[in-house]
Amino acid sequence: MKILFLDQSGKLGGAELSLADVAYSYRENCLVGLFADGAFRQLLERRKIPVKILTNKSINVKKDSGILKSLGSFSSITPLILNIAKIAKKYDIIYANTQKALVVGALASFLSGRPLVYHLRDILNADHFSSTNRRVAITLANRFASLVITNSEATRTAFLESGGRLEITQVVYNGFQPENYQAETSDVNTIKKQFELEGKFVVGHFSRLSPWKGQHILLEALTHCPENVTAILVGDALFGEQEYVEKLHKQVADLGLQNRVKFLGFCSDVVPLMTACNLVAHTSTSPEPFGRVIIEGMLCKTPIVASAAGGVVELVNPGKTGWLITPGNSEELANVINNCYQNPELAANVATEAYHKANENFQLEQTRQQIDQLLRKLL
Ligand code: UPG
Repeated sequence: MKILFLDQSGKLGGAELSLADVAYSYRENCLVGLFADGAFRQLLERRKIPVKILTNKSINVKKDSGILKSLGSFSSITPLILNIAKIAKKYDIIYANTQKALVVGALASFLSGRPLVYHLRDILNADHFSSTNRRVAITLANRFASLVITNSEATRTAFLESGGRLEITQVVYNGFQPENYQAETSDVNTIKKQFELEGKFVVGHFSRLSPWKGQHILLEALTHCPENVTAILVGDALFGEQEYVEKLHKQVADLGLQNRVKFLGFCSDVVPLMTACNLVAHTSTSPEPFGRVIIEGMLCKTPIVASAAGGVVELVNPGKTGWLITPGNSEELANVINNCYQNPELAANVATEAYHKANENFQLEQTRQQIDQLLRKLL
C-alpha cells in the first residue's frame, strides 16, 4: 500500500510526532509531503521516512479567518493542489494530517481519483476554530474523505456535532512504545543537577506555549503551594504565540516566582525530564483532543494531573491512574499538587497503576494495526 501523507507544519507538534509514528510503518512506500520546512522534516529524515517540502509559500487558512480570506487563499494554493494531484497518481491513498492538508488534499483527491483519509486531531468547536473554518473542514471531509480517523471519542463527537458524517469516522488513539519511556537513572540525575532541581518537588508542564495549553494556570497554582514546589515549562511557542510567552514571564515576575519556575524551551527528548518530575501537569483551558503528555507521563511512571475536558477523560481514571481538575481552576490544581507533595506513597501507587494501564491500552503497535486495517479496507 502506497501512501501520500500531507501535513502543513514543519514544526514538531503532537500531530506531527504521531504522524511520524504512523508513517514509519510505510517508509518503504510512502511520501510525507510538507507545506513548510523545519524540525519535522529532520525527524522524518532521521527515521528514514521519505519526505518532501511541497511549497515554500505559506498557506493562508487561519483558524480565525473569514470565508473571503479562506476563498482568497484557494487561488493561491492552486499550483500546490495540482502538484499534489500529480504526485498522488503514484500513490494509493492521500492521508491528510492537518486542516490545511485537508483543504489541499481534498481537491487533489478529486483531481487524482485517489481516496482521501483525514486524520482529525482537533476538536472542531468555537474554542479552537472560526465557524467558517469549521464549515470548510466539515464540508470537505463529508464530500471528499472516505475515512476520518479521530484521535478520541471527544474529537469524533465534536466532528459529528458540527455536521460531520458518522459513517466515515473511526476513533484511533495515539500509540506509544513503552520501552522508549524508560530513562537512565544517571540521565535523570544529570538533569536534576543541571537545572538545580535536586531536593525540590518538581511539577513539569510539557507542551507548546499557547494560551489554551494553560501554562498560566500552573503558575497561579504555585502561589498556593509550599516554596519547595518548583515548575518546569518544557516547550516553545510553535505558532507565533510570542505575546503569551511575554505574559508568562511577566506573571512569574509579578507573582515573585523567579526562583520557582524554569522555562526550558523545546526539548527533543522529554523522557529524562518527565522522569525527573514528581508530577506532570496538563492544564489545557479548552477541551484537549487527546493529550499525548498524559500517556507519556504515565509511561515515565510519573503521576499526572490533567484538565477534565475533551479526550482527556477517556485517558484518566480519576484517583486511580491520575487526577482530574476543572479546566482553568488553579486552586484545584494546587490541591492535587499539595496532596502529592504530602503523600508521596499515594502518588507512587497511582503512578504505578497508571503505568500498567498505559502499557495495556496505548501501544503503538496496536494503533498501527488499527490504522492499517482501516486503510486496507479503502482499496
Ligand atoms: N513535546 C516535545 N518537546 C517539548 C514539548 C513537548 O517533544 O519540548 C512533545 C510532547 O512530549 C508531546 C507533544 O510534544 O508528545 C505534544 O503533544 P500534545 O500536546 O498532545 O499535542 P498538540 O501539539 O496539541 O497536537 C494535537 C492535539 C493533541 C493530540 C495530538 C496528537 O491538540 O490533543 O494529542 O494532536 O493527536
